[in-house]
Amino acid sequence: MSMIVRRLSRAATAGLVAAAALTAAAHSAEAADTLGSAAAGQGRYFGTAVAASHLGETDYAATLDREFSSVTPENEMKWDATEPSRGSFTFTSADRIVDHAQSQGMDVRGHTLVWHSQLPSWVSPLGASDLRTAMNAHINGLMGHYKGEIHSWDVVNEAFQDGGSGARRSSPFQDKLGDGFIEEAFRTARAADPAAKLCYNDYNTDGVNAKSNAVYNMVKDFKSRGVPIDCVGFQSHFNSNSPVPSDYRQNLQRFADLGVDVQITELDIEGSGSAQAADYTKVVEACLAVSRCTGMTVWGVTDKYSWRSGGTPLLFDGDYNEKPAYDAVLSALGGAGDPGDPGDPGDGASCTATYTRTADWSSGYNGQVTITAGAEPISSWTATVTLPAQQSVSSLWNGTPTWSGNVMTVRPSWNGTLAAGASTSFGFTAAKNGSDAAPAVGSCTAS
Ligand code: 9MR
Repeated sequence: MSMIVRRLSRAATAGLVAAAALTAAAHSAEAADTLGSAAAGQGRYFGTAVAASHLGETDYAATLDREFSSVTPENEMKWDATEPSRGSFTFTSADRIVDHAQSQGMDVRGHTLVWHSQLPSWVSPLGASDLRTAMNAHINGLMGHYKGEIHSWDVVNEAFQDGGSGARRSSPFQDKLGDGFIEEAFRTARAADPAAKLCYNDYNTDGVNAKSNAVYNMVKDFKSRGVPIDCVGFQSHFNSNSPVPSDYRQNLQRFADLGVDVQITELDIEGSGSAQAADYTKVVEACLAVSRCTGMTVWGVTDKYSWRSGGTPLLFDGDYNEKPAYDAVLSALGGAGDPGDPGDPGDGASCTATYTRTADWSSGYNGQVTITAGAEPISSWTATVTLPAQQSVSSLWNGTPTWSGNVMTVRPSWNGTLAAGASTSFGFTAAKNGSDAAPAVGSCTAS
């Protein structure tokens, strides 16, 4: 009985807060685009994984609320979190996320109903018939609680093995119930919440390979036999060992051609700077090129809370600054950046460099190069200084030099970020070696 009351009140609350969020969005039409608004312009959602434990952190919540139009609970809807002992459901943490999302007018992806990992210890020892009953009861309990509130559910997660075989992964479900457990889970899920899109979700299926072929064949079989499946999730966890596949778009398209939506469900790409940005661009462009690619979710708001935090794989750094990858995604989504925000699409970042000699003695001198930002703030600069051939530099401060012959290219050490019109400088000591000529300061470029 208490579950029914909770369900009704969840649905009633959702309607009210969604209306409030729409009003708020209408008032901010003049602002720069965000990931969510730019994606909406392309008919897509742009989501993130969220942890309930971080929602109380002001910058985390502000970034989440400003940028994203969909959330996926990172761990809070998993079996160990929601049914730690048989028949006893706990939704406190998941409810916090769903309530927060609804207060912001965001969609919620449900993750995940049936998965071999993060299973509470009571599940594995069950015999086949008991396990089937427990699996269906888990689906009904979780989906029933959120009935009508979940955009898409990852019904079954990661049921196929890595590697060349295309075989099913060993798990209590596979080992005791056989291949049919996936179909059964989808049928149970459809009955539990007919409004939710039902997805199969996996990793290393992003390009055409043996594993994605196996998933493809399963989806094709489901479609031909009327097993209810609406979408396939491509996790898209990328790094140097597992780069964005060159046939990513083609793979998304072939699944879409089976008559299912495709979603990028757990996107993260280890790396930094322009290389990471370029990889993110490829992923966004691939999704936009496939009309049934309905949205993208990155696997976290900030690098500092990523499951791969050492690889800095996300769009915001640990201080919630927008990374080059953020600007690239926004740009690929067709969004306009904030003109005052360095690196944003359409940005006019610029700088100038001027030279003065600040000390002089018979065998050497100290030079100083002052970098001044143009009409917009900048987050980095690069200046070139060409020395007379005889001279050599013995030390340099407040900058990081690289050399090509007698041309010194200097980038910031700590002093890359400058407000519009603001200045910083780097200095160096040079040996004259018989030439007292001044060095030539060349171009200054900024981003
Ligand atoms: O990001 C999740 C991390 O916090 C958990 O410790 C981990 C436990 O298995 O699961 C991570 O999320 C996984 C997701 O649920 C399924 N695909 C792979 C994700 C990264 O491991």
